[in-house]
Amino acid sequence: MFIVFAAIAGVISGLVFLAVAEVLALLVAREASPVLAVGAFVIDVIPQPLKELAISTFGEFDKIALLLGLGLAVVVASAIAGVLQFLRPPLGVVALGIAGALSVAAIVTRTGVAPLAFLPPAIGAAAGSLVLVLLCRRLRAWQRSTVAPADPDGPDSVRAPGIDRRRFFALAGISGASALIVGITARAVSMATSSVDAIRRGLRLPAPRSRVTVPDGAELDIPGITPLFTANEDFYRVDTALTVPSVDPETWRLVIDGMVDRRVELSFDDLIAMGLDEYAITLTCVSNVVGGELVGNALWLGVPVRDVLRLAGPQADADMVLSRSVDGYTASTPLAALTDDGLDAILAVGMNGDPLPLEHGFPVRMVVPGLYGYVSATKWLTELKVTTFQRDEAYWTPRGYSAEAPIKFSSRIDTPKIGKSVAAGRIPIAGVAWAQSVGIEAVEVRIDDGDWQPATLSTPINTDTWVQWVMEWDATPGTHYLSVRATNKNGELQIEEGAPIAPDGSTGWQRSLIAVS
Ligand SMILES: Nc1nc2c(c(=O)[nH]1)N[C@H]1C(S)=C(S)[C@@H](COP(=O)(O)O)O[C@H]1N2
Ligand SMILES: [Mo]
Repeated sequence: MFIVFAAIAGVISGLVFLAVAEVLALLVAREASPVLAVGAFVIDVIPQPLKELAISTFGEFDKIALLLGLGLAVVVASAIAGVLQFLRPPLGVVALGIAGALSVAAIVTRTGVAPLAFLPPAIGAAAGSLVLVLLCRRLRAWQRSTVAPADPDGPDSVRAPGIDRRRFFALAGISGASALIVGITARAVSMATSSVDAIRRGLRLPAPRSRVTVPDGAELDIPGITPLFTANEDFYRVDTALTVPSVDPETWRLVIDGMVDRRVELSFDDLIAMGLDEYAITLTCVSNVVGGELVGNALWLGVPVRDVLRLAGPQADADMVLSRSVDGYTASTPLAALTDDGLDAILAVGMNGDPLPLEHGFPVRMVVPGLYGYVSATKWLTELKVTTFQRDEAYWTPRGYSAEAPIKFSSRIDTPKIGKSVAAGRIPIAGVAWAQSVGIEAVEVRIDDGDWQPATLSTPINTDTWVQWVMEWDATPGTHYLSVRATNKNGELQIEEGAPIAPDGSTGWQRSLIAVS
C-alpha cells in the first residue's frame, strides 16, 4: 500500500516541477516551458510514418493528442520516480534531475532562446526533488509508526500512527493542489497574454496599390459547395509548431543572404514600403489526399519575392532558396520559381483583408503558386538563403518528402456529401478543382459506370486559384458512385492512378458512394 502512496508522491513532485517551471517560464522566457520544449523536440524526432499516423488519426487535433500523450508519460515516469525514491533513495531525485537535464537540453538546443531559458526547468526540477524528499520522509515515518514498537514503553509509542499519516496527506494535498492551480494558471496566463496578438489586432496595413478583380460568375450559388474564398478561421492549418510563434513586427527582420552579391536585411516597414499588391492564390498541402480538405483559397496582400531577392542580387550558380522560419522550420524552393516574372511568388503580410493570422505566419510568410506548402509557404519567415539543392536541405527532405514538389492538379466533390442521404430528384453535384499556375480547362463527372459528362465551371479569377464546378443530376433511388476528374489548360488529364501523399503528393480520381432515397 505504501508503494501506491510513493507513486502518488512521485506524481505530485512531477506536478510541482512543471508548475514551478511554468511560472518561471512566464517570468524569464516563454519558450522555456519544459512541456512545450519537450513536445517540440518529440515532433522533430518522431519517425515520419508515426507522424502520418498521428495526423490521420487525430487530424488537426494531433498536437492535443501529443500533449495528452506527453502528460501520460509524465504521470507514469514521475510515479516510478516516487517509488524509486521511497525504496532506494536518492534514485527518485536522480530521476527528476535527469528529467530536468533533458528539458534543459530540449530548450537550449532550439534556436533563438533567451539566455536564462535554462532556469525554469532547472529550478523546477530542484523544487520537485525537494517535495519528493519531504513526502517520502513523511511516508516512511507513517510506515514506521504502523509497525508495532518492540518496546511498548519506548519513545515511539507516545506517537499515534494517525499523526504521521495526516502529516503525509497534508503535505501531499497542499503541494499537489497548489501545483495544479499555479501550473494551470501560469499556462493560461501565458497563452492569454501573448502580446503579439494585441499588436496584430492594432496593426493597420496600407491599402493595396492594386486589387484582384473577381469576375462575374466567379462564385456559384450552390448549397454545400466550398466558398470561392476560404475564411481565415476555416483555412486549414499545417505546421510543426506546437505553440504558435510570437513574432513582433517591430523587431522582425528578414535577412537575404547566402549566394548573393550583398546581404540585405529588411524591417517590416521596409518590406511594406516596397508597395503591397493583392493576389488570389490557392494553397495546397502535400498531405492532402484525393477529396481531402487541406486546400484553401485566399486573397493575399504582399510583395513579390523577386523584388526582394533583386535587392540582394542572387548569384548565377544558385538554384534554390532555403526559406527559414523563426522556429527553425525550412523549405526549399527553386530559385527560378521565385524570380520568374510570370509567376506571383510573394511575401504575404495580409490574408483576406486582415494582417496574417498568428497561426498562418504573422507577420510575414511566403506564398508561391503551384508549389505545395511544405516547399514554399514558410510561415513566420525570417531568412531567405540563396543556395543550391546540392548544398542545403529543407526540414522535410530527410523525412521522406521530395526536395521539389509542384502541386499535382486535382478536383474534389463537395456536394452531395459522402454518407449523407439525399432525396431523389434533380440535384447539383458540385465542387472545386485546382491547377495552380496552369489553370483548369475542364471538369467531368461520372455517375456509376456511365459516360464522363462535362461540368459547368465558374469563371476563374486567374490560373492560380481554384474554380468551382457543377453538374445537374436526376438522382434516382439507390446507391451511386460519383466520380470527378479535371483537365488542365495544358490539356493534361488528372492522373487516374492512385498515389500516396509521400514523397510528393497524392494522385487519383475521387469516387464517392452516396445514398439516394
Ligand atoms: N514555419 C513553418 N511554415 C510552414 C510549415 C511549418 O511547419 N512551419 N508548414 C508548411 C506546410 S506543410 C503547409 S501546407 C503550409 C500551410 O499553411 P497554412 O497553415 O497557413 O494553411 O505552411 C507551410 N509553412
Ligand atoms: Mo503541407
